[in-house]
Parts: sequence; structure tokens; C-alpha cells
Amino acid sequence: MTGASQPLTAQEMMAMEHALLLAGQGVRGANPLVGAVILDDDGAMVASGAHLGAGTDHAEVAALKNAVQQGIDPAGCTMVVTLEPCNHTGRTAPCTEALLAAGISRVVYAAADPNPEAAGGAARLAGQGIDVAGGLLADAATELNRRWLAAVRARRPFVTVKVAQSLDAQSAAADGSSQWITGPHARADGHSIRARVDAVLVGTGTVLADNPRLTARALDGADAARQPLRVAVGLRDVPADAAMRGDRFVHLSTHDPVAALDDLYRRGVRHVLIEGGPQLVGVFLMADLADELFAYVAPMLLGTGVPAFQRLGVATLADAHVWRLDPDGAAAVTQLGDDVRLHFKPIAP
Ligand code: AOF
Ligand code: ZN
Repeated sequence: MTGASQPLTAQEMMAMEHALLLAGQGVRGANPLVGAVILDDDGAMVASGAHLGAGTDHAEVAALKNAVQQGIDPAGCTMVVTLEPCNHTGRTAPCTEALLAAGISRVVYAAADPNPEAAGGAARLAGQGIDVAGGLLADAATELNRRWLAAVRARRPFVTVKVAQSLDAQSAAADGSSQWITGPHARADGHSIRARVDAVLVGTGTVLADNPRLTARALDGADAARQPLRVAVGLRDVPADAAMRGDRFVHLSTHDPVAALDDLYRRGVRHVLIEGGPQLVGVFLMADLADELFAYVAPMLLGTGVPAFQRLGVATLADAHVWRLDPDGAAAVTQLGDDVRLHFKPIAP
């Protein structure tokens, strides 16, 4: 804990847990997930807000507006927020100034702002006489934005690769049929990953072979606007009637994974999911651009078929791409119905 002149209260800790939950309901993309809760003099939660994506109100401003809507004057209240309030004018005005204007008297935040342009909010507020405490549940706040933070540091989207394969590592049978290798539980799990990313990528070969929709079924209905960007990568044309075409569709006519990621980063994409086919997966693995791998393995043998991983450039054992089961995750190995999901991380260089 840094800079606190007043000790943290139990209500502030509970408020931070609530703010983390609110943050998790937000929309990622160019900005991190952030939640905020306003506590009155007695430590009661009186208002809250979450950041809903670049260009919309930051969590603190959303919470202040929520208070005003309820006829509550936030002057003298405490703002509990999962990220250090920003101190810059980006797409929106600085939260520091909004907090000062509203007369907030204490700010409790979790993680520091990793964006050098926006950082400095804690010092600015403390300099104006506001009681500021940082670091409460910082690990949880950092975990929530772990992939986003890695992307911002690397200045390219975080890359998740997902493959569904038979026990003998085929992604399709010899005649190309591939529709139901894994069962419904594994497929539902794959859809929940789609729902958490900013963009889903497939090669143009896969578009022609499988004509996937690439929507996250979990987001159908009220959350439809949060569907990931659907991206076809490759030099072949995407048919006008391809199922993946729609509002959130782009075709990147390149074979260069660095160029593709760069283009997407500039569009505000911070997390991509590579869904195949085997050649696109190989291109990203060969370029050392995969940050994690989910392999869904079905208890089925297909003999000769379509290998799930291709173009890996492995001629001898020393060339093998070696992964390790996610050392931090409790869910490194998960049974999903009759299938198994394996979650791998690259071995640090
Ligand atoms: C906050 N509260 O809820 C968020 C913050 O372009 P803008 O104006 O949206 O600013 C984006 C930057 O602001 C982003 O990179 C990060 O540093 C910070 N995000 N800050 O005080 C919020 N989402
Ligand atoms: Zn802000």
C-alpha cells in the first residue's frame, strides 16, 4: 500500500471486490477493464460504474454520473477504483479533474496505470490534498487485465491459439470432414473464449473449406454488439456470401503475421484468437507469435487426415516447438465431456 494517510477500511475492501466484478463485465479492446464504486461517509456503496470500451466514459466518470442520476452529491465521498485514475486527455477527459471537480475526498485504487501517457493520477490527486491509497487488491486487478497488459507492453495483440484435434492430432478426416471432432462441452468452452477476445482470425483457406460464422454464441442477443471482430487472413478472396462477413468483418490480404497483428493493433485490437486452419496456426507458431495455446483433444483416431499443425519447419527433434502446461493456471488440464482441454504457455525464451 502506498501513499495512504488513512488506513483502509473493511468497506473499502468489499467495495474493491465489487469494483473488480463490475470491471469484468466491461468491454476490452484498446482500453483495460476498469470498475469503480463510490462510498459515502459511512462507507456505504452509493454508486458504481464500469468502463465499457474506448471512447466511452471511464469507470470513475460512469460512477460519478450514476451518483448524480440518483440525486446523490459525491462531494466528500470515497472513490474505489480498480485502476489508478488517468491524468491525461485521451478519447475522454482526465478522471483526475472529474474527481477534483466532484469534490471526492479520498481515492482508493488497485493497480497503477501502465500507460505512461495516462499515469500520474495518484500524484496529481495527492498534490491537490486528496487522500490517496494505492495497491488494494492490485494482483487481482492486474490479473483481470493480464493479456491486455502483455499486449500493451509488446505493442501487438496478445495471441491465443485454439485447436480442436483428434487424439492423433488430426483436425479433419482424410475427406476434409471436421465438423464434430470435439463434443458440445468443448465447443461451448471455445465459444466462451471467443466472447473474451477482440478479434477471431482464420485463414482464407479455412473460410473456403468450412465457411465458419465465427461468432461467440454466448453473446447472441443483448450482448450482440460485443461480438469480436472477424478477420480472414490470406491472399485468397473471401466469397461475398461467406458466413463470417458482417458488420465486424475484415480481410487482411497478407501472409505476414507481424503485418496482420500490426494492422489489428492499430484498430484497437489487443487480444486475438487464432482459430485455424492448420496453416495459419503454423505461420503464427513459426514466427514465435503465439502467447498461449488451447488444445481440445477428442478421444478419436482419424488415421491419415488433415494434421492440426502444419508448416512448423521441424526437421529434427532439436527444431521441436516445446510448450509447457500453464504453470499458473488451476485449469491447465480440464475434462470437458468426453474431451480434454490442455492449456499451454510457451517456454520463456
Ligand atoms: C481510468 N479509468 O475506466 C480507464 C482508464 O482514450 P481514453 O480517454 O479512453 O484513455 C485511455 C487510457 O486511459 C488507457 O490507455 C488507460 O491508461 C486509461 N484507462 N483510466 O482512469 C478507466 N479505462
Ligand atoms: Zn480515466
